[in-house]
Amino acid sequence: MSEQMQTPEKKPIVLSGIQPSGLITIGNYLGAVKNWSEIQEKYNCLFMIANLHATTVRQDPAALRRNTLEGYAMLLACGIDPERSIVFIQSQNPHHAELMWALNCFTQFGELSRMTQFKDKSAKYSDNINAGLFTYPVLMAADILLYQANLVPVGADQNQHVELARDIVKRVNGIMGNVFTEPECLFPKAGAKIMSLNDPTKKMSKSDPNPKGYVAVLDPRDTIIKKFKSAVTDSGSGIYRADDKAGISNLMTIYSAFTGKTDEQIVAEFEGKGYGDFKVAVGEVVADAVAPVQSRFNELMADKAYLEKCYTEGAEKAMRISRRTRDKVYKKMGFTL
Ligand code: AQP
Repeated sequence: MSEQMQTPEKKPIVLSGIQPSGLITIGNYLGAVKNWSEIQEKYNCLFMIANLHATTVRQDPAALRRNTLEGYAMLLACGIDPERSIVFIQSQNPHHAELMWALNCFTQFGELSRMTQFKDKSAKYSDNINAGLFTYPVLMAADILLYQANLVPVGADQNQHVELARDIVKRVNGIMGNVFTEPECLFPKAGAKIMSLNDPTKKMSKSDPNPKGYVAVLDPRDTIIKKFKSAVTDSGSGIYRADDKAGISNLMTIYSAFTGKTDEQIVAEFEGKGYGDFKVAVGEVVADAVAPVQSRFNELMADKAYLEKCYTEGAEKAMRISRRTRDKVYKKMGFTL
């Protein structure tokens, strides 16, 4: 077990993950990864590349393998420190799938059919509504409960899944005694939900087939500025937040998250200026912010041996913790170990 996990004055445990279903977007960065790197001091953190989750949507195996390694390197490039936090690849720890089986038997069909992400994804991938898409939240509950996580830093879109994990905890603890800790969401202060640039009513997603909808952290500077210039906005004018200005409101959220400026400061800064000026300013701020992440990412990808050492050690540390929960649950269920 890591030094941190053994400390007597126990810090709350944090678990979160990101799917290697594409290249990390500024939505993932602002809604998740940037926040993860900032909370490492305060909590005992575990961060994983959720490659099991990614396969609920059909993946090309070679692309999945590449995205897994790049996603892992990206976590480190964004400031997650493998010495301070446990950073691992989900498929390298079999306890996730093993606990999931047990939790499947404590989760109701009706609960899973109410999950918004299942409804959205089964509409989007109507030719492949597989059981994994349906039981995805049970795997997510296993991810969290294996480590007895107190807090789960996620974007607002994942709230419903954490709520389900809490319901599962209450149910299982009611039957087996205090087996699991009840987790809570930890939402980022800003950037909880970044919307698509070509449809600001939809969440920005890394697997969006239209690359104009998202900005990847690895996009070159020119591409980033070009994508912001072509961001969909209404036909009005004036830089301020309003219900009928979803595009501008989204750009304000992004600008504010990268600069720390408040809405009032942004309104004052762009008073009398047009949408075009604002879009370029947002693009430049984003390109400046991701440039150092891109350099660090390139350095890490040039040192595959270091990455392998980090993720191998990460999986070993993760398993040392998760084995206790898996064994406890399996024994209580009457499984022969
Ligand atoms: N647009 C977003 N705004 C804020 N936060 C976001 N997150 C994702 N999109 C946004 C947060 O990123 C973390 C990792 O997400 P994930 O990879 O597990 O899955 P996701 O939420 O389904 O992300 P994507 O980019 O939309 O992936 P695909 O395209 O594969 O479905 C989560 O904490 C999430 O809240």
